[in-house]
Amino acid sequence: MQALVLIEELGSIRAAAQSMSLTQPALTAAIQQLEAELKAPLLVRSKKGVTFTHFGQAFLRHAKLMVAQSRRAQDEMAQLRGHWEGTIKMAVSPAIGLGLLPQALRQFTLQHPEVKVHCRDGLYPSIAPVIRDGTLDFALTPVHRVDLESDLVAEPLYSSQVVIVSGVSHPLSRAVRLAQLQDCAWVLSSPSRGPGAVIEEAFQTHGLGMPRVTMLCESFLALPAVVAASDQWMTTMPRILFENSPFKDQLCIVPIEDALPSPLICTVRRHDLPLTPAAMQLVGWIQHFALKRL
Ligand code: TSU
Repeated sequence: MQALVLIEELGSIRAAAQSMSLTQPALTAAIQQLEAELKAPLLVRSKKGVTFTHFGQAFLRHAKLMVAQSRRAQDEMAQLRGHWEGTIKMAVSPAIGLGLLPQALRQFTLQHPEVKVHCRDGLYPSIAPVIRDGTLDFALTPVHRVDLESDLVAEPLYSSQVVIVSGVSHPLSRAVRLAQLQDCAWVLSSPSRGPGAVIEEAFQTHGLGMPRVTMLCESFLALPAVVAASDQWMTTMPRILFENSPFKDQLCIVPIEDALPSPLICTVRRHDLPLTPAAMQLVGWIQHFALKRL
């Protein structure tokens, strides 16, 4: 099962075998044995590489969950015995990554230097599939409670402050009303239902119809650079991202007086996958620093 998960992740049987310190023939034989037991072909090998059959894709969903569960079970047993080791896998929104995470990780790693932390960028709902399949222990991301799928749970941490940002030479960089921005071209930093779409919600609340979205930029590294280089685009971003942007000199906060939604950042996890003791402690540190900000 682990091999199948690695084959999907790395895109080849050879790479998966290498990463498991097996020979390719040994791994191929193991997969053939699994296919015989399941009476179904899982993989199609061709010159272009390897792909999963529809049996393979269905089996992979179970395999991912089982591999992730088995990792958590081993980690939890070790941690309950007082051996603080294992891995925590999580995704964070930019506001968390620049805000609470550094302090929380500092405390956590002082306490548990042997626990490996694997952290990646991610926002709900794009991140939901990897929470659902067990790849991640949890994500720290804004989520609309009404949007949360029933297999996931969200515990609120704090509300993120969002600002409207343009390049300094944008003709409407000094606008004070949302209505003045009606004809602007917008860059969204996440699809609708994500926090990057707060401008859609704000326009609707103020009876302005939908904003004219000309670009979706899901890279928070690229977003400030792209907007700074243009006198055409407006975007929304967490204030902390603006404050820490290397492009701050070429950007400005548009001083809109109408209220903007404040996305609620939550800890999101599968409702039936409890956190390991180590993951609980890390979340505890995040909650600790979230409370200190209030
Ligand atoms: S954050 O989740 O608070 O980092 C966030 C991301 C993107 C936008 C607002 C807030 C637009």
